[in-house]
Amino acid sequence: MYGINKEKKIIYTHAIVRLPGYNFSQGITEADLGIPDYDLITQQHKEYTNTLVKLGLKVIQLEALEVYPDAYFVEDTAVITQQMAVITNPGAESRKGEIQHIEPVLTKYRQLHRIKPPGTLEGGDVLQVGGHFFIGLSKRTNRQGVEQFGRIIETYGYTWTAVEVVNGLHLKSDVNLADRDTLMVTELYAKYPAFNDYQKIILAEDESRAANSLSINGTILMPSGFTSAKKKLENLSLPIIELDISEVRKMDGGLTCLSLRF
Ligand code: CIR
Repeated sequence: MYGINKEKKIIYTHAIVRLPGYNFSQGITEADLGIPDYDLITQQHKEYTNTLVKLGLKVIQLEALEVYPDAYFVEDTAVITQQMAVITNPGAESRKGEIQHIEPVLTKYRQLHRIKPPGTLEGGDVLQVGGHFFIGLSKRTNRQGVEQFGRIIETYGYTWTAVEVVNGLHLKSDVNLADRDTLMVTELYAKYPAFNDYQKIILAEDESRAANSLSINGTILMPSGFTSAKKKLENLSLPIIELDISEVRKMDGGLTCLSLRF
């Protein structure tokens, strides 16, 4: 563990999204929420993209990639900071090829670094809070991946902490930033020592999926249908936008996975 640097505040101006392909339902999932519908996910994805535009972001929309049915979960393919971007090496075999399709896009905006095998890392495991990164050690992100990523960001003055992901798919399935110093966490992480320095909104077990909410320049995008989580978030007095992402959740995804923000 390294010292915590909370100084840098993140303001997003851009987002990258990718349209879901016709075969998106062939992606990896352990969710048992029924058969996902293509027309509905297309509509939900459009609503998500429109929301980012309304929040003032320049949205770069990439075409669907039928060869990679999970490719619209663009967040997993890279981590972008103010100065550079890290192209990941997804831990899921079927997703490794996605990075070749994000690299040419990001090279226009940032100097690139890469996670190299045997290191694996997926963007869903990387949570930036100011100048500090929490990096999940999960089914998809291994210790070599965490350490490679840590070495890269240290050279830019960032600090980092590795966090064991014990239950969900990624770290950001359970922990996200709600406000500058406030994290939304599931009960699993309520007492986790790495998060002691932060205010926390702790979500009840039956609403734990609301932990994958997305904070964009002072507005919180949250999945719809989580009444008590919404009440807790309202205490922050920030604008909240609820989005229906039922079809995304059927594929084990959430709000953060659908975009890369920078
Ligand atoms: C997968 O299992 O890789 C996709 N079906 C879901 C990825 C969700 N990504 C994320 O939470 N960052």
